[in-house]
Amino acid sequence: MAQTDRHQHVNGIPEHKVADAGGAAACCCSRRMALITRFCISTLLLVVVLTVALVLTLGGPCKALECSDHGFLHKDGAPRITNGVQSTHKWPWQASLQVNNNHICGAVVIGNRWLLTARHCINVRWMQKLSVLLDTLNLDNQDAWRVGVSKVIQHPGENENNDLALLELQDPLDITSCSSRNVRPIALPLQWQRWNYSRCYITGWGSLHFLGPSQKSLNEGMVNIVKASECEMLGNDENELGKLCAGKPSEGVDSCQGDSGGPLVCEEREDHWVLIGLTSYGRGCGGSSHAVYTRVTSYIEWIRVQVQEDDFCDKGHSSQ
Ligand code: 4AZ
Repeated sequence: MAQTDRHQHVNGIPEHKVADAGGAAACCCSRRMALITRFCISTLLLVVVLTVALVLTLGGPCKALECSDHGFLHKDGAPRITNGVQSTHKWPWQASLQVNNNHICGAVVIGNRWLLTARHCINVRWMQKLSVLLDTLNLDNQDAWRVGVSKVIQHPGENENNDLALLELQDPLDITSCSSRNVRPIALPLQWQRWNYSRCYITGWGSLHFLGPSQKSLNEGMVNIVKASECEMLGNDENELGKLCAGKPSEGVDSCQGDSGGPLVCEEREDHWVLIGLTSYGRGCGGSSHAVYTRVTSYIEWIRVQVQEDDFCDKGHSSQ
C-alpha cells in the first residue's frame, strides 16, 4: 500500500494529476507559440504597411515627368534684366541659346526634346554650332548642362512678326522625379486662354542697358502685361495679333539685348507657372515704353503640329 502510495504520489500530487499537469504544460506551451507567431506576423505586417506608406509619401520610385509636372518651380533650387534683380532661385525652364558656346539668346524648355526661342535669334549659318545651356544661374558654371541642338524649326512668318522658333535637342532630357538636374519644362497655356495674372516675370542673361554687355548671372524682373490699346509699341493691324506688350516703365523694368527668346511667365496658382510670352523686341531698354513679346497663346496650334503629340503638353493635358 505504502509502495502503491509512493507510486501514486509524486511530490504529493497523485500520479494521474501529474500526467494531467504535463498535458497542461504542453498545451500552455503551444498556446504561447501560437501567440508568439501571431505577434510576429502582426509586427511583420505593420512593418510592411509602414514601409509602403513611407515609400508613397516620399514619392515612390523615379518616374518620368508628366504634363501635370510642367511649370512647377523647384523649392530647393537656389533665384537683372534692366532694373530687375539678380535671380535667387533657378527658373528650371530657362536656357541659354549658344553659338560656339557663347550666349546669344534666351530659350525656354517646353518638353523632353523641345525648346522655344525667338525666330530672330536663329541664323542658319550657325546650325552646326548651336547648343543650349541648362540648369544654371551662371553661364560660367562648369556644372551646367550643355545639350546640342539637332534641328531648328523657324515659324514661316516675316519681319518681326511670328517671332518664334522651335529647337529640337540632340538627346532627350529624360528628366525624372529623382533627377538631380534642376530642369523642368514650363506649362504652355491653352490656345484661347484669357488671362489676368498678378505675378509675371521676365528672365534672362541680357544686358542691363542698351548696347551693354550680356550678363553672366541670370536676372529677373517683375512686369505687367498691358492691353494693345495701352501699348505705345503696337498698332492694331492683323500682324500684331501674335504679340503682346509687357514691362514696368515706371520702374524701368524691361528686357534688353540678349534676353530675346527667353520667357515671360506668369504664376497661375501657387508655384505653378505658365509661358505667356517670348522676349522679342523694343525701343531701347528701360525707357518709357513697354517691350514686345511673342504671344504664346497665338501659336499653340503651330507648336502642337510641329512637336509630336507625345512631347506636347498644354494646360489641357495637365490632369493626365
Ligand atoms: C533685343 O535686341 C531686345 N527692351 C530685346 C528686348 C528689348 C529691346 C531689345 C526690349 O534683343
